[in-house]
Amino acid sequence: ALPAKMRSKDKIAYYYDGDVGGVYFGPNHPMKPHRLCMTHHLVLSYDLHKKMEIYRPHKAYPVELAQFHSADYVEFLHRITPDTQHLFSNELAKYNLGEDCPVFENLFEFCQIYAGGTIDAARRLNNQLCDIAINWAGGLHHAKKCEASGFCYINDLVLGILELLKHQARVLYIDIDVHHGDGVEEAFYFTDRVMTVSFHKYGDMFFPGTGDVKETGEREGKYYAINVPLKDGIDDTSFTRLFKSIISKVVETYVPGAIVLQCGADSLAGDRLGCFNLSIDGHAECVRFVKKFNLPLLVTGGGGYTKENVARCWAVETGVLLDTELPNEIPENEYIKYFAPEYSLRIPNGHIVCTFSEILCY
Ligand code: TV7
Ligand code: CA
Ligand code: ZN
Repeated sequence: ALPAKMRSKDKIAYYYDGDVGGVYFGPNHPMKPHRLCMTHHLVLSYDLHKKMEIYRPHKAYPVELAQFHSADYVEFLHRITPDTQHLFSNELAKYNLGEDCPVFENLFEFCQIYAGGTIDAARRLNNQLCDIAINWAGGLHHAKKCEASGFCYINDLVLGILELLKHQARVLYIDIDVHHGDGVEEAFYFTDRVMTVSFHKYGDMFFPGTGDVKETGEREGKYYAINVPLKDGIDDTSFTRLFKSIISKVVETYVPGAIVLQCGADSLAGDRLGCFNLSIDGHAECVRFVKKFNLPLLVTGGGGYTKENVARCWAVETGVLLDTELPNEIPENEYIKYFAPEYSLRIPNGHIVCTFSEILCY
């Protein structure tokens, strides 16, 4: 195979397992894995599968998950079921399982699939078998070594970065989910081998409450964690300007060997939990900007709670990574009903509102 720099087009690996779309967190829970199915059907309807390699991820083994998580926590996730959980109230509390992180049918298999996707993506990049690897099911950035947090059980991003560190001296982690990427920051807070940069809403008790600009890393990791706390309503102009100026400076000075980009879509306007005012084009502009550095790139999903918009956003971003612009009219497909009445790729009018946004701490 020709090396990347001698090929004219990037080679893209895309990880998807239809089984994740059937997972159900429970009544009223904002996290809806069905959005992954919707994303995949949009990708197929635009024929994007013809321009990339599609893989079904392996189900990560408990020992692989224990590269970051404690063995007892992994063992508990493996063992617990909705029928037996009433017998384990102490452990449920210890591992922070409950309302935000419920125990549901096939929970462990769900974790194995989304983590397997991010691990496989990192390995394929390491072996230079692709330039960009995508796992929309991944990006669960809140999970901690010994506990679940904020809809996240296993931290696939940390596992993917640990895999990349086997081949790279330095990895840059960028997080545009509306929430602070606390689990990834914490995992690498004391090392200079990973630089973490999170953009997020901060203040008014917004979850998880961390991510002050003054949190910058400690010991060897001092100045290798960057936090960009933002207020409600930030728009495309302010967000992309900030994003580009920070990320270009970081790449220039840190010189990473690979980049991991968490593309949480809850930073879009009209999200059920988020409070930013980004359009899909603004969100995708960040992805386009990161792609231009031509470094091995691992792209994941993350949050995103207005599922029609999540699917639109990640389909557009799959197109951006493939250098393919998608026509605004959504092609006929078996999921088209979700995109009624306009059947368009842009967020329907009324979602993006005009507000004055001001950036905290800058
Ligand atoms: C990456 N916000 C994850 C973001 C995780 C946010 C939270 C909910 C929520 C949970 C529900 C539910 C909800 C409408 C929204 C302090 C609490 C308040 C539980 C009800 N409806 C990501 C996590 C955040 C669960 N958690 O970054 C079941 O909102 O704010 C909190 C914590 C205590 C627990 N309660 C919420 O995007 C993937 N949870 C309905 C049913
Ligand atoms: Ca973030
Ligand atoms: Zn989020």
